[in-house]
Amino acid sequence: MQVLWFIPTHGDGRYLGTAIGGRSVNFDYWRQIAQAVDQLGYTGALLPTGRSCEDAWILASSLVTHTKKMRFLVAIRPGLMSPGIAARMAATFDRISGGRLLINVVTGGDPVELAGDGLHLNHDDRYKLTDEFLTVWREIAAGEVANFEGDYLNIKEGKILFPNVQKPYPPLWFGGSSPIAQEIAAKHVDVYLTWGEPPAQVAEKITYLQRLAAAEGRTLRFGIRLHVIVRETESLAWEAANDLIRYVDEDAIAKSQQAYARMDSVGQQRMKELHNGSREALEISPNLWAGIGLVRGGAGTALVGDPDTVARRMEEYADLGIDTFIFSGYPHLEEAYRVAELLFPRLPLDNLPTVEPQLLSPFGEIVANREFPKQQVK
Ligand code: FMN
Repeated sequence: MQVLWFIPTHGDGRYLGTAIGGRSVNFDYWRQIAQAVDQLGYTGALLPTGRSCEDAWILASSLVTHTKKMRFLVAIRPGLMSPGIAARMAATFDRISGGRLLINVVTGGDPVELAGDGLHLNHDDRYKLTDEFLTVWREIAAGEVANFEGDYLNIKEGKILFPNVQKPYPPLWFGGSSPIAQEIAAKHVDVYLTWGEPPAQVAEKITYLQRLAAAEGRTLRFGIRLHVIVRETESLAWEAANDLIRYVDEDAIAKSQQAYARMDSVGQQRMKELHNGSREALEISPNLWAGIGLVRGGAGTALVGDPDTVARRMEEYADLGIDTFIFSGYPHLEEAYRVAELLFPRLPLDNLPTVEPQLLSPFGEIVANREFPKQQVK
């Protein structure tokens, strides 16, 4: 099992939908989060992409030399980048980071935002372009020479000269819940991502995608993107969840829901249907809370509970075939520590930091100026 964290390039704070408890989000802050991710046993972090975010490639590049192990999940955007340039950016990043790049293929689900960036295709045409893009990108990134003439792309002798560290190229991750997105995922990518839907819906998606991939002679890995609100007891966790939306007013919910309704993203539509803009009944399946989606696009659900319960809910997803969790929590620095502290000892993680307990933390503060505090039974 792997857990990734999230670098909040569109703002961060203690409460949703308000400036109360908001904080300055700048390079020094992101560096603190990245270094926490690097040290605590996370595999890496997702950097989101879009007009509400600072640029993910530039931020990821600036964090490489401040970190040692963490991997950066950064988006390529078919239709907004040429496959050759995207392959070259990926290879350079993979080389300077020593093979720490993961790629998120983001076709995009907001026609208004995409039109602002000069892309005017409808939903399915964007995905047909994505199919052509990935066909070419994979050839170029693997070190081959690409010649391709399709409906959207016309490439003559596309290539890179400096190879990737990871072979044949950095892993391709992908989120997209529409039928055409799923067909493309089955054909091209390595890891299929879903936002945090209830286990029964995730199970359906996985079964369907496994079938599509098998028909292509391929296999996929699966990941899920969720927030997590873990506290020492169930009641503290639910208090924290309710606290997160205590300043959200009806106007902020209505504005957000209107903005998400104009999108043509099937994934976003599925997230919206989990709560339909209502504060009632936000626990949509045991310990899965849809309150964040009232005002946040994309990932709108959180696992809420005490550490054993959250670990058990993760295990349920793992039993369905999910091996990767992309988590976040507000504020992202403190919660990166809290999640690692409370949850990681209960998870079968691939890459927990190996330390000599007597020499390095975690041990707490020295007691009575002379001894380490007693180890608690986990
Ligand atoms: N879309 C963005 O515009 N920026 C992102 O950073 C982004 N990250 C995503 C992360 C995950 C885990 C998932 C599941 C989706 C993400 N998306 C993002 C949206 C998808 O890439 C896709 O563009 C959108 O869901 C529309 O496709 P669909 O209609 O097939 O769902």
